[in-house]
Amino acid sequence: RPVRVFGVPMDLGADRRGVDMGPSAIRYAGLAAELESLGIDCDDGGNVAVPSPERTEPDAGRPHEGRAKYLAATERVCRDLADEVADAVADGAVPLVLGGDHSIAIGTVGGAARDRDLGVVWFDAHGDFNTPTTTPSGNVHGMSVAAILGRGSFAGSDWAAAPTVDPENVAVVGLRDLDDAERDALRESDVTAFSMTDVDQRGLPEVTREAVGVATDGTDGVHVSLDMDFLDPTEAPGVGTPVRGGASYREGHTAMELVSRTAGSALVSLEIVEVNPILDDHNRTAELAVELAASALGKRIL
Ligand code: DIR
Ligand code: MN
Ligand code: MN
Ligand code: MN
Repeated sequence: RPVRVFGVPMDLGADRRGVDMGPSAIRYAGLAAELESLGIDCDDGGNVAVPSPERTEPDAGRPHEGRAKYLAATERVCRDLADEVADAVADGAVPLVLGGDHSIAIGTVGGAARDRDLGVVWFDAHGDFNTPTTTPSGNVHGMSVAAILGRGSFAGSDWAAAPTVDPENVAVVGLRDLDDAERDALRESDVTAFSMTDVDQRGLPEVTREAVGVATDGTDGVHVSLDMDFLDPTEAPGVGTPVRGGASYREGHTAMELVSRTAGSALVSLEIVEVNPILDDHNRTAELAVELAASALGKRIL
């Protein structure tokens, strides 16, 4: 299948830190050429428009939504992105969404889950399981898994992907930084959560196979969301919120190669987020993002 790239220069979900420049950095690192070299027809759909924080009201969300900065603007961006993603899927392409902060996943998943039961594999140091009432930061990028599942005040909001994403078909891999209320909520939920302790003890291949199994079980397809902070900051220093103790360079590739091997044609969409060129060492995190996209889309060593 052809790949259609979308950039979402979004940093409203975490205040301006530099991840709005992520899509540009990943394109500059040679994404299109790398995918074409694999024989993949790669079409760039351009960027989805994101308003600038200087011209956006941080608290324009409805009062019952609690503390969630830029929620109304984030919702508008996610609706536009969801339409683009749904159109790409309907055209037979695999949307590859470049972030931007992780709040954009609400739009990607919203589009990918249109007209299908979707499973999700979420590679991240963080759970992104806060809600507007539990969030310590007010940043929507820490709420996107909760949002796609329609938890808390996201319940019944028509921009969440629920009920077409069932928590029993969601797996999160790579956890090592959770807020207290978020940890409790995640443990009580039906989401399958693998921390770095699980990765240490069982190995990433087994954990990834199980995560893909959770997402494919009884669904019509799988979305893979890769927060680059899943990787250790020694490999991916240019991310919005780096956390020590992440996946190694080879583990990153192993995870993406296994996604390609085990999800295969069930892969509906892919997204790579939180690349922050300001904190990067030259452009190596974006270059790694390109490599990992290639592995997820079928590149093999032999
Ligand atoms: C934190 C950080 N749990 C929050 N989350 C991040 O703001 O809710 N997610 N960095 O990627
Ligand atoms: Mn995240
Ligand atoms: Mn993260
Ligand atoms: Mn289901």
